[in-house]
Amino acid sequence: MSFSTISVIGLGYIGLPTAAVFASRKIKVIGVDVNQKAVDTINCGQIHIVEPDLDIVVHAAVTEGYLRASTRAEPADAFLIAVPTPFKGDHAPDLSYIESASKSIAPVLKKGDLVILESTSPVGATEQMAQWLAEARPDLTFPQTHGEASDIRVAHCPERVLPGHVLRELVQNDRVIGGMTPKCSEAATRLYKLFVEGECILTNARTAEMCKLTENSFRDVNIAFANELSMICDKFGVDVWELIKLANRHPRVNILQPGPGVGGHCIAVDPWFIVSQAEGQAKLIKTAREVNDSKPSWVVEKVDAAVADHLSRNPGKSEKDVVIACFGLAFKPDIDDLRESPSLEITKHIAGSHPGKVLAVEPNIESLPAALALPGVELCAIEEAFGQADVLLLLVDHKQFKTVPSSTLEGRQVVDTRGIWFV
Ligand code: SAJ
Repeated sequence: MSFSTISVIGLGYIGLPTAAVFASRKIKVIGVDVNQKAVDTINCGQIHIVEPDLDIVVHAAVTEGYLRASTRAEPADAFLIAVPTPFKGDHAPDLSYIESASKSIAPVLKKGDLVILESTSPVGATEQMAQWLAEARPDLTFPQTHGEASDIRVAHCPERVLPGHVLRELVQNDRVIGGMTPKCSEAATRLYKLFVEGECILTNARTAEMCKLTENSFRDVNIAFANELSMICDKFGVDVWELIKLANRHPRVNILQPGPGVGGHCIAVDPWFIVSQAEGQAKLIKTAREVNDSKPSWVVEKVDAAVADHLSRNPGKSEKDVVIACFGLAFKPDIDDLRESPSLEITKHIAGSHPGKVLAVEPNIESLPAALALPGVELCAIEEAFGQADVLLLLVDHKQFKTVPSSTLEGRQVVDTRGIWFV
C-alpha cells in the first residue's frame, strides 16, 4: 500500500501540524475542517492557531501545492481523524465529533484505504468508529467482521505532543500504533514512517486508547500529589518549593510542581474517560481530578485572606480601595492558550466578587477574553500592575514574571502559586 494522498480531518492543534508535516515530506495532503474561516486561512498559507514555527511550515506546504484545505471530505488513501473529544456535563466522553468525522469520510472511502483515529478516546472508541463506517458503507468490509481480509484498515494512533513543542515532538516522539488487526498496525506504521523518527510500537487499538489515557492520568495524579502537598505545607508553615527540592534529592523521588490547578484540554479531561468507564476501580484517578479541580478555590481563599490582611494593616481603607493584580491567565507558561485555564477561572472569580479594581496581566494576549469582560477588570502591563496593586497574585510562571526584583515585592501582599517570587 502506498500513500499518494492523505486526508487529515480536523485542522486544530494536532491535525494542522500533522497535515503540514506530511506535506513537508512532499505528499499531497487534503485537510478537512467544518470551520470555513480556518479553511480559508490555511488556503491563504496562514494559520489560525498559535504554535511556534507552524506558520512557516504551513505557508511552505500551501505555496508549494502539497497542502490544501476544504470543508468537504475528498477521496484519499489514508484518513487521519484528529477532532476534539470533550466530555459532557456528567464527565462521560462526547464522541459526537468522531461520529460526524466518520460519517463525512464514509462516502469517499474505497477498498484498500486506511482510517486512523488520532483523537484521545475512551477504550472502545476505535471499534465504535469502525462500526459507524461499516453502517454507512455496507458495500465495504471492515476489520471487526472480516479481520485481516477487510477492505478497510483501521487503527488508533494517539497523538502525544506537547503544545509549544508540537513540530519537534511529532517527528521525534515514539508512536503507539494500535491496529484493529496486525495488518492494520502494519499499514499505519508505513504511514507514520513517512515522517516519524521515533520508534513505532505496535499494539492493539484498545491498548493504544488506554495508553494515551494512562499517560495523561499519570501526570494528573502526580500533579495532584504536588498540589495536595502545597495545601498541607501551607497549614504547617513549611515552604513547599523547598520541601520538593529536598525530597527530589532522593534518587527514587521525583515530585512535580504545584500550581493554581490543572488546565488545558488534555490532562484535566482525559482521566475522566477512565473514571466514567470504570468508576468502581478508578478511585485514585478520580480523587486526583478532584484535588486538582479544588485548587482554584483554595487560591481564591488565599487571596481573600491577603485582602483582609492588607485592610488590617491599612485601617482607613475599604475593600473597594484594594487593587488586586493577577499575573498570568494562560493554562501554562509562555503560551497564549486560555482553554480550561485555572488562572482564568481564578481571575474571573476574583473579578466577580471583589468590589475594587482587578488588573489582569497576560503578556501573551492583546485584549481581555470575553470571560473577563466585567466592570473593574483591566488588561494591564507588568510595570503598571506593580505600580498600582496592593495584592499580587502570581498564577503562571511566564518568563516575563521570573525577572521581577524582590525589592518590587517587598511590603506587598503576595500569593505565589508557582513558587517563583520569594519574598
Ligand atoms: N502542571 C502543573 N505542575 C507540573 C506540570 C504541569 O501544575 O509540574 C499543570 C500546567 O500548568 C497545566 C497542566 O498541568 O495547567 C497541563 O500541562 P502539561 O504541560 O503537563 O501538559 P499539556 O496539557 O500541555 O500536554 C499533555 C502532555 N501529556 C503528558 O505530558 C503526559 C502531552 O504530551 C499530550 O500530548 C497532551 O497532554 C495531550 O494532547 O493529551
